[in-house]
Amino acid sequence: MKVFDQLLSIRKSKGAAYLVLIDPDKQDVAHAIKLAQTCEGAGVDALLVGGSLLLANVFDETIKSIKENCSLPLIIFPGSTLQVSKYADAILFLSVISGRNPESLIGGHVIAAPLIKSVNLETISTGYMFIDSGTVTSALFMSDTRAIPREKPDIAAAHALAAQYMGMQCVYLEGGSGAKYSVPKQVIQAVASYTEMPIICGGGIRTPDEAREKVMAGANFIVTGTIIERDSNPALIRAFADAVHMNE
Ligand code: 1GP
Repeated sequence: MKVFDQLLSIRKSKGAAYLVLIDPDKQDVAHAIKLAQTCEGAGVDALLVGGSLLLANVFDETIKSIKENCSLPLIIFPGSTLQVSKYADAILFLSVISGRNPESLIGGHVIAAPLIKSVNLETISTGYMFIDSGTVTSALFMSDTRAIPREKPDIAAAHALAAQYMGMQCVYLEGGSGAKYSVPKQVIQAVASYTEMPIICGGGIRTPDEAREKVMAGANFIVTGTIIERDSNPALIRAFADAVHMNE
């Protein structure tokens, strides 16, 4: 089964899916493997791997090592066209639709598409939307775009509907890694009620209660990165998974 279909099936059975982001820059390979294994044992549904920058040349090695030691689906969450690996299961084919930068709307995709085809990676076409999170995060800065105002749910909903009409598979409502404020529930509710798009939501989610609030508002896939980097206690990861899995 394709990875995206697996995620949709988890959404159906558990109510929503919990994804943990592993940034190869934030720990060495041995720690990345350990974190992935802890996630697998604590109810996480899939891993995202990627980052806004690559400070060391360990992207491929990190993904290969995780795949050799952990059976969770591994999806690349690329910060640039350099982040393609044959060892992953799928890649979020992100178009930064909240911005108007042609490079992040189509330019990078033309560079990456032949590489992705050559390694036979599943692509998950994703309308990637920055929602203002009270700070300029690395991802927002690197994309050279701007965020949708957090008090304008109607603008977010219109962007998501455009992504749906363009045939994208999902939208990612992104506060940015380490966001001061996570995506407001009003924005999630507006997108969920106005479109039929599966919704990924991440950025600045720090507690299981906050994760549950996003699911209640209509998010289908919850992503956390920073909080688990800081504290990879299995009990905390399990608490996030339980909060996200509303049907269990
Ligand atoms: C960033 O949504 C992810 O793209 C995760 O954000 O690191 O703030 O959890 P955090």
